Amino acid sequence: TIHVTINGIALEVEKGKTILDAANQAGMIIPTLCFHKDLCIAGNCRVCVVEVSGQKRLAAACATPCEEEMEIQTNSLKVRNSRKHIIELLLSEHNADCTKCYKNGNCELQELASEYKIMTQDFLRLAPMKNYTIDQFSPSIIKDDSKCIRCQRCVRTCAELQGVNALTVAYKGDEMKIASFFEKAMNDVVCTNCGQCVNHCPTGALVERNYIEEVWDAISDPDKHVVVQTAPAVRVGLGEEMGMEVGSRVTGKMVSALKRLGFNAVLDTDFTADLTIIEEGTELLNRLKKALKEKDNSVKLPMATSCSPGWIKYIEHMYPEFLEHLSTCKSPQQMFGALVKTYYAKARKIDPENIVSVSIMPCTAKKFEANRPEMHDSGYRDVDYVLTTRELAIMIKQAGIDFKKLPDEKFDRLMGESTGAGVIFGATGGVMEAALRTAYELVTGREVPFENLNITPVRGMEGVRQATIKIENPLTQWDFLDGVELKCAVAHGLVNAQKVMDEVKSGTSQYHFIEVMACPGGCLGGGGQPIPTSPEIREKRMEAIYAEDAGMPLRKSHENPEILKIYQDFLGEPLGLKSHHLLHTKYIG
Ligand code: HC0
Repeated sequence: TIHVTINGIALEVEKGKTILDAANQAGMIIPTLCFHKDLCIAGNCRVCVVEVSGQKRLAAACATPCEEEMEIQTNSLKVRNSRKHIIELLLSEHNADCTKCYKNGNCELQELASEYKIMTQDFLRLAPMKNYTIDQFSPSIIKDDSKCIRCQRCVRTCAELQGVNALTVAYKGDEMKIASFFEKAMNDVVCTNCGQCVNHCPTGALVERNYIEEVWDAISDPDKHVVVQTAPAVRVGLGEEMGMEVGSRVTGKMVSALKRLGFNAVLDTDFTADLTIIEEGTELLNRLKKALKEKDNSVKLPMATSCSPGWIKYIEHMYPEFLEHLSTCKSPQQMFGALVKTYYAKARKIDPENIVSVSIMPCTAKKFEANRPEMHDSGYRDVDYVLTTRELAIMIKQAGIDFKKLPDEKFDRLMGESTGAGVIFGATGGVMEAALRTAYELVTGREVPFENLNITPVRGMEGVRQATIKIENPLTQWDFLDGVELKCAVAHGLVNAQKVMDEVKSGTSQYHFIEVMACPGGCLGGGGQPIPTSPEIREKRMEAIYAEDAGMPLRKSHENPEILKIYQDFLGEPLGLKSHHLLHTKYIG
């Protein structure tokens, strides 16, 4: 440890810690903008400047390591004035039309301007506001350069967390800006629509494309039957937007709120998550049968999960030759959409033409996915509008609903019932765990012992995790699997997907099955979840997901009575004709 004083208070800090770390430890708040816990240090905004005795220049607290005997002032007059000037400078070239900004009320720059009471303009705008580009071509993300403060959090996010590098720094000095390849629209470059840049942007420069008005219009139209589905991870994130503690589980309140907003049916994506397990599990077993029993060399293994649309876009761009490794299953969101306008419409005797299908997702890429040309198998657009967790929170606030006081209500029926296996889809490793719970019983005919329901090797936040499951004494139908060690890998964050895919590409991979989720932590850390995000926040949401699973009466997808019913009444059998048409697809890049 080393010894420093902060504002006269003596402190012992671990070697290697920055002044910002030390100040946090001492309970002193230093404002930051370019700094983010998920990212490497940039030290470019200078808002975190502090005075270090003996040094003439102010130091950036986020980028300066503590040294023995350092004396630091975090709130001297000089520091406060400098910070104020820095904020004024940032504002002098920022489109500060805050009341018209989507991030109004949730903008780090606005918060600092408010804290420092920037009421005069010492730095005149010397040149008129430049002609900035607002890129609105993507169905998922809007990039508005007039709001950009060039902190480069988005650039670091795209490079470090996702390894995609769709955004970069272009030009120099006054001309410097955040741009895509040749300044093309985000929709025309390698952007996966994951929205992690949106989650990490401190201002309104990167936001989701919102469909709030469209959904209000549909709800107000008496001729429309508006059905909403909610993704697994929304229920452990929404509470944060409503002023509750991080990690609050708000499933029942969320259902209540959706009913009060006026949706005609409040249903659950977790239902089709369970359905995915049946379809995808059957597909995996079929591939294994072809490869191991029939020795068919053309079978693509490992099979990869296909529910994360950011991951699909990534593989289309970066590993197009491996597209056939993807499971042919659509994501639960899209399975749901296709079923709402067929199975549900028929059972409820509603003309699918009059159904508006809305989904609430922790994800911005889901907006892109719903917009894909492949997603019209019901004969209509399967999912009409996708809202993020944040957009739902806005609607709840607009409707004047006091969320914390809501009673818990239950999902409506037909496609509203789910198991714990469906819930854990929202955490990295969850799809794998859910699949293994069902595959084990399918193959062995024996029940997974209760104490083994939590498959811990696939849980956690390690970037890539592996598990091997030895199959013993399977049913005769699966006897080719006897003694086989099923090798699985789980990756989250596209930078980790790259590691697994490079193994597959080099031929060194032994895996049979891989799960990839584009976002850090899986969907619970999705680009549509409440801002801010950090490793600690994602950890708490993850605990909430597993607690939700543990509290469910049914925890294996194949035990869901509504799943049994849909095969009986409508689908016939897994991978059958109807499934093939409605629930599966092929991505061709
Ligand atoms: Fe997910 Fe999904 S688990 S991708 O993260 O598979 O977004 O939450 O809805 O579709 O179910 C997101 C979350 C989903 C889908 C499910 C999957």
